[in-house]
Formats: sequence, C-alpha cells, structure tokens
Amino acid sequence: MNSYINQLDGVFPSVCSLDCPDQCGLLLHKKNGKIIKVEGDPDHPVTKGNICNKVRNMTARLYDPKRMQYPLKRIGNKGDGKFERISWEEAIDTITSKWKDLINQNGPESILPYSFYGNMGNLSAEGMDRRFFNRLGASRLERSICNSAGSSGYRYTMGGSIGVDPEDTIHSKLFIFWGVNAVSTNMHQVTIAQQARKNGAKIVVIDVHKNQTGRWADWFIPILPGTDSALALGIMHVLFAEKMEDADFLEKYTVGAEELRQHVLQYDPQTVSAITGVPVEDIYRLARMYGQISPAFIRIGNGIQHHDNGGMCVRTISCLPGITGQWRVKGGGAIKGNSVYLSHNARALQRPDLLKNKATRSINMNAIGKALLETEDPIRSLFVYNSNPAVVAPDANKVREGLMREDLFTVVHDLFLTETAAFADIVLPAAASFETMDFYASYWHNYMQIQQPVTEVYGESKSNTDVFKLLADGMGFDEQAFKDSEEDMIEQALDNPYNPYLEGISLQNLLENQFVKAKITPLFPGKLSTPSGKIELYSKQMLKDGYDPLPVYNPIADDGDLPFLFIPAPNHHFLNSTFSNNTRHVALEKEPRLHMNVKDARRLGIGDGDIVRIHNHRGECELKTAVGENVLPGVLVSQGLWADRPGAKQLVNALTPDRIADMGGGATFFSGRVHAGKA
Ligand SMILES: Nc1nc2c(c(=O)[nH]1)N[C@H]1C(S)=C(S)[C@@H](COP(=O)(O)OP(=O)(O)OC[C@H]3O[C@@H](n4cnc5c(=O)[nH]c(N)nc54)[C@H](O)[C@@H]3O)O[C@H]1N2
Ligand SMILES: Nc1nc2c(c(=O)[nH]1)N[C@H]1C(S)=C(S)[C@@H](COP(=O)(O)OP(=O)(O)OC[C@H]3O[C@@H](n4cnc5c(=O)[nH]c(N)nc54)[C@H](O)[C@@H]3O)O[C@H]1N2
Ligand code: SF4
Ligand SMILES: [Mo]
Repeated sequence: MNSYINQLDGVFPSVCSLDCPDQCGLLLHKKNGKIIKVEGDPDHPVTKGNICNKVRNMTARLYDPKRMQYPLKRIGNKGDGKFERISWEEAIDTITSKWKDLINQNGPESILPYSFYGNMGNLSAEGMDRRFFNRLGASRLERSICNSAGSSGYRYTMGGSIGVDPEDTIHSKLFIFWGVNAVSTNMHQVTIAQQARKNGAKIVVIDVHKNQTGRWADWFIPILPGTDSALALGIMHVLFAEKMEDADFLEKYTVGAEELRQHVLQYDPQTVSAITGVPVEDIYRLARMYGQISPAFIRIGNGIQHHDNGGMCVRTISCLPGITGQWRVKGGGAIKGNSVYLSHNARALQRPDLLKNKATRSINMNAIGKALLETEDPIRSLFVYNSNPAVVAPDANKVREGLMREDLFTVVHDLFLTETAAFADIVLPAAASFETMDFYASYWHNYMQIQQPVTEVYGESKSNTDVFKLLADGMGFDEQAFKDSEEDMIEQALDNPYNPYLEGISLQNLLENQFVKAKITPLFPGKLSTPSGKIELYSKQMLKDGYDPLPVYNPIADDGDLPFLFIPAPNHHFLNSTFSNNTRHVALEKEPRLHMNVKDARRLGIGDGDIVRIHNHRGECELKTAVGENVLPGVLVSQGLWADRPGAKQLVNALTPDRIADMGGGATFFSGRVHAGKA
C-alpha cells in the first residue's frame, strides 16, 4: 500500500474527504514527495473532473504554515492558545494516566468523545475510535448536529435514507431545490440540472435567502423560515383538489391516502399563504407545475430541517412524490440522502460488542454546552476529533464556558490549532486524509471510493486510526480489534449481508477500480423498510412515537419576542469551519455579510454596508449588512462559520439556540430570534 508514498513524482487517484454529498474523485499531482496540485478525476462517472474552488485550493491548507506537526501541551490559561511541544509518548501517557484515574474515581462515563465528519472516511469517522470508546465504556455521543431531524422525518415516510439515483435526474423536467443551497453545497446536482435544463427542464428554488442558488433558478420562491411543511401541505391540497394525484400508485404503494386527502382540506392556499408568505397564486402555480410536469425531482436540503419542526417538515415534503407517483418515473422522486445504498457493516467496524451490553449514557452533541456545565455526574474529560465544537455547536458562549472549566481534561486531535484546541490540555496533530488509508461512501451519488496514502504524514501527525490504536495500547486493551490493519477493517466493513446493494464491492475491487457503484434497483415496484413496506402517508409508528401520524405544520418554538429570525447558514468557500483559518479561502470569501430586507433597514435607519449588532440573551455578533430584497422582512441571513479574529465579533453560533428539534435529536440553528441595531 505504500506504493504511492514511495513514488515521489506522479499523479495519483484520491477522493475528497470533506462532509459534502458530492464526494468527488480527485487526482493528486506530486512533485518531490509533495502534493503540488489537486484536481478533479475526469474518469469519475458523476463528478467528472469538476471540483469546487475550496478543494482546488487544498494545497494551501495541506501546507499552511499553521498546520500542526507535533503533539502539544498547554502552558497558558485555557482558551489562550499557549502550548509547548511534547513527544507522542508523553502525550499518550498523560492522557491514559488521567483516564485511568478518572475511571477509578468516577467511572468511564466521565469521559466523552466529541466528533463529527471532518473526515468522511469510514475508518476515520467511525472505526477504531468507536471500538476504543466502546471498550472504554465512555459516555456515548448522539451525533445529531447535521441531518438527523430530517433523516428521521424522511424515514417515517420512506423507511430510510433512500431516494433517486442522482445520475437518473438527467431525465428530470422539473427540479425543486428545497432548502438546499446546491450551487455551494451540491454542485454536481447543479451540473446535472443545468444539462437537463438544456432539454427543457425548469428549475425552482424554495429558500429563505435568494443566494447563489436562488439567483440561478428559473423561479425563486422566497418563504418564511420554518414554514415549509405548510407549503408542502398546500401543494397536496391543490394536487388532490384538482385530481393530479396518481390513484394507481397511491393504491399500490402507499398507506393512508384517504386520510391524507381529508386531512389536507384544511391547508387551502389562502391559509398556507398567510403562514408561509408565499402568494396564493404562486402556491397554485407550484402545485400545478409539480402535478403536471414529469419527471419531477425534489432535492431536499438540510436548511429546512435545522429548525424546531425540521423532522416533521422533511416528513411532509417527502410525501409529495408518493402522491403523484413520481417514484415510478426515471428521474422522478426525491433525494434527502442516499446513505442506505452504500451502508457498510457498522457492527463489524465499530464493535458495539466491546461495550459488553453496558447501557452507557448518551449525550446530545447539540447541547454540549449544557452538558459540560452539568454538575451532577459531570463530564470530566472530553476527547475532540473531526470537529470544532467551539465554533460549530449552537449556543457557543455556553460551549466555551464549559470548555473553560479548570477541572475538565480536554484533548483535541486536529490538523490545526482550532478554536476548540485553544481550550485543550493536550493537542494531537492529525494526518490529512490524503496521507491515510480509508474508504468513502457518498451519501448522494452511490459510488464507494478508496483512498490509499499518497504522501508521508506531515511532521509527526497521525491518523485517527493510529491515534486510537496508541490509546488502546496505553490503556492496556489487548483485543485483536485494536490490532486490525486498515485493510482488515475495510474488509470487515464491506462484508455486509444486510445490504444487497453492496454486492460486488470489496477491498480488492476498490483497489482495482478506485470507484465502484452500489447495485441500485428501482424502488418501485418494491418493498420499503417502513413497517408496512409502503410509503407511509399515514404512519402508525409516528403515532406510537408521540407524533401526529399525518404530515402537519407545527410552528417553530417560541424563542422570545425578538423582531428577527436569524439564519446563519454555511458559505461557499468554507466547509463548516474548515478553511475559515486558511488565508487563501478567507480571501476568496472576503467577509461575512448580514442580509437584511430594505424595509427593515429603512425602519431601523441602517444603510447597506453599515455594521449592525445582532443580539439576544445568548450572545451577540457584529456584522456588515447587505441591504436589499434577498431576504423577506423579519429575516436576517448570514453565511459561513468564521474563525475567531481579535476584535471581531463574528461567532454566529453565539446566538443560536441549543434546543433540540422535533425528531432525531436534531439541531435548531435556524430557529433563533435576535434584535438588530446599528453597532
Ligand atoms: N460550500 C460548502 N458546502 C458544504 C458545506 C459548507 O459549509 N460549505 N457544508 C456541508 C454540510 S456538513 C452540509 S450538512 C451541507 C448543507 O447544505 P444544504 O443542504 O444546502 O443546507 P444549508 O446550506 O444548511 O441550508 C440550505 C439552505 O436552506 C435555507 N434555509 C434555512 N432555513 C430555511 C427554511 O426554513 N426554509 C427554506 N426553504 N430554506 C431555508 C438557507 O438559506 C440555505 O440556503 O452542505 C455541505 N456542503
Ligand atoms: N450556525 C451554524 N452552525 C452549524 C451549521 C450551520 O449551518 N449553521 N451546520 C452544522 C452542520 S450541518 C455540521 S455537519 C457541523 C459540522 O461541524 P464540524 O464537524 O465541527 O465541521 P468542521 O467545522 O468542518 O470541523 C471539522 C474539523 O475536523 C478536522 N479534521 C479533518 N480531518 C480530520 C482527521 O482526519 N482527523 C481529525 N482528528 N480531525 C480532522 C478539521 O481540521 C476541522 O477542524 O456544523 C454545524 N454547525
Ligand atoms: S468539497 Fe464537495 S464539491 Fe468540493 S471537492 Fe469535495 S466533494 Fe467535491
Ligand atoms: Mo452537515
């Protein structure tokens, strides 16, 4: 496997490790053992050689002088970022000695891992780390910061994260991008839609912000935040009222059509317009487009589900293609996520058996601030990897107050001294994905890919797999699970008898072909993984779980009587907080702007480019305004999770609520309210 490392010059296949649905095939150009250029692999069947600007500039991050090379220990106060170099031996010894003490005195649940998908590699994100923390018996982390509310909602309707093959959407005649900023966050779906547009397809975007995706649409529909399920119910009302449903499909492949037909009578376009801010005639027009144009495809984004009602919202939208029978048409249907197709054997990879049936407590990552400030059975040690919670987690001031605790022993494993690392006692340097062996499964395009190490690790940095092996050794864990090689783990994970779509995908096959597609078959005729095996327009399971069994509109929670809803969404040139510390990417993105409607700006005496202070009881930010018509009155949008800079108040998550969404333990980043005024 070292063959690529040993070749100092050449072009080598690779895959993008970032948390992005596109999961591009890459080619890495090497000269004198260093990566000098990252480009798209033209042979990749979906991404076809096109990649985003972020990763085109990846070498600026890989060889950023700020990238860490050595383990560090803290010598200043927490948060100051003062560290000195130590050896790996000292680092591992310090951590494992501390943990052995904690386990003796307080039990293993006083230790909490905190991670997400900073590296999407299955070994790096949910491999040796899971084995280690299972064996340790640490508190478990509920990893629900991203898509879990929506995925839970979608599962009630469709049985799992399963949708259209995006390659088929080339045949679609109508694209609805619903709460997804696809131009920035799913660029190859945009490329496909762009090609379909040449054959007459229409592109509709429904968003609270007329951003780059809205500007690209044929029809942009602005909507009030958190009201999308009302719009979907209004569409259903018109579909049934004007007999645009597919009676045959409803009969064969759904349950609850009659109940739904009765139920949506109350969501007439007048009522829905008052809730959503979408004009009555636009609701009719959208419903008729959706009912009449075929194939019709809906890309369901993550924006709509970062709300208090996000689970029910996605649950509701995901009923639409069932009503029109679009699932039966090539290119018709929806994608929320497609992770079912490439799902591996998680039990073999993560080894929950090492927990020996202990029912350890679970902590929701969206309330990490609250959890760190809890005094009963407190978390006494936090191990952070693949994530930067001081910036990305909601209610950031609370998170930082927790991280400041003198008695909290914090370890951070990352490529950079992140805002979170500044609070750590020990910091470990992480290898980049290009330096590590791993396998990757896209949650959108259905190709599995492999990464073989292309260069030596940078300085003394180590991959996640290697760090957890060292920690296991330091703790004295001697199970074979901690000795498995990357190849062993990939083989174990790909042996998944429960997933027929994975047939034919093996380590060998990946090594030979670099990308291998899941064996996708049409969803209908077929049986879904819902209790009835059909699309559940009415769900008994939801009733059991305490939800309305039919799709409904629930308003977002009361967040105080403040005048604006604040939507801090991702931006184009960063990937969550990744790249926010790299000069090249910051220069491309320039600066954060606060989008405000001109009516609100006039009323408050605010001009375009003024610095505005937004605040609530959780915190404050100061951002430069972009005044115009890109957001509705009462809505403020900013883009990007910006790095801490001295004197700048740009930490948008200082304002966001750590309330938990209606389903899946999800986050509610976009359901917070704020005051705004000239700074
Ligand atoms: N360039 C770039 N790409 C990324 C990321 C990034 O940070 N930068 N992040 C990656 C990750 S982890 C994820 S999860 C995905 C997220 O990517 P997307 O699925 O696109 O989700 P968001 O960008 O969070 O939000 C999408 C849109 O929802 C809108 N929105 C917010 N609230 C509402 C609402 O109530 N109704 C409607 N209709 N729209 C609403 C926002 O204005 C935004 O334009 O992107 C991935 N790709
Ligand atoms: N306001 C607001 N907040 C949000 C969102 C939003 O839309 N608005 N989006 C939310 C969403 S959808 C998500 S997914 C989360 C994402 O939040 P995070 O998962 O924290 O994502 P990043 O900020 O990209 O941080 C990933 C970190 O992992 C590190 N890393 C990369 N590769 C490796 C590796 O191999 N090993 C180790 N040890 N570290 C590595 C990177 O250097 C980086 O510091 O943010 C959430 N926060
Ligand atoms: S971030 Fe997304 S679009 Fe950019 S290279 Fe990676 S997978 Fe492709
Ligand atoms: Mo995400």
